[in-house]
Amino acid sequence: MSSLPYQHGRGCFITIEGTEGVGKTTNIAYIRQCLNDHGIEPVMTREPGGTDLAESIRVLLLEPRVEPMAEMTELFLIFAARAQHLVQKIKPALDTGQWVLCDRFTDATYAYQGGGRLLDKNTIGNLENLVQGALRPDLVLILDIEPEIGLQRARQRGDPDRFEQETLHFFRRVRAAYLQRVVQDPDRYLIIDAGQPLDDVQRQIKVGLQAFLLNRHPL
Ligand code: Z5A
Repeated sequence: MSSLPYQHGRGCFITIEGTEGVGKTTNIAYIRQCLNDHGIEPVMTREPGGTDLAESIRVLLLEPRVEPMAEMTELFLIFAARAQHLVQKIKPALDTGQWVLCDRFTDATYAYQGGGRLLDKNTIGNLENLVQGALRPDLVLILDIEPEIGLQRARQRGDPDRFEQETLHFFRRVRAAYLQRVVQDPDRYLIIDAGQPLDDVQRQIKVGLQAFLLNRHPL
């Protein structure tokens, strides 16, 4: 894996990503357990959200509504929530040497707003630089699945949120945008085949995490 782009007092920033119903919620607890097994207790958090104010913005983003949300409104709300989350939770934790494990981060913005909504990636990049400075995740786990399968899983859970109401074409673009992120910067990403049975998915996660940890703390 690559050297760290952001020198944050040695806490490590790990994110988990993927399209709908891919199994992030199911597997983030497993990732935490793997880290615990190595003596690491990460700060657990998510996006959009992670603080009281950012969780209020999350409600605005996810609630289905009659008035369509403009794409730029969505993008700015996401980065507004992220700015709050970074200042209140993520940076303080990293700066004191804690590890942070986050359910989605800016790769989701490139995938959903860039890939799904077809917003300009340079605009996203400019906001990323403005809000995050040099901070990027040290490791991004992308759970990858055919969107058809993920949507079937997600829709068994009840009323769809504003994003879950999107079309299959939208989620295909989201997936393609995630995979494109990996091509551009392969060292920071770990792709997991999430279409496998859960035991196999978690075996892949464990092997990938062990390689990452070994690289950070060589024997
Ligand atoms: N969003 C955005 O647009 N831009 C951004 O920058 C950010 C976010 C940060 C909320 O995210 C929305 O925000 C999201 C994108 C947007 N779109 N939506 N909706 P979220 O992460 O909170 O919501 P989500 O993507 O819908 O995640 P989820 O609903 O929590 O799904 P999941 O965590 O990936 O899946 P799961 O709940 O773990 O699993 C789904 C079901 O599949 C469940 O019944 C499991 O038991 C089952 N499952 C899991 N793994 C397996 C395997 N391996 N085999 C069989 N069944 C399985």
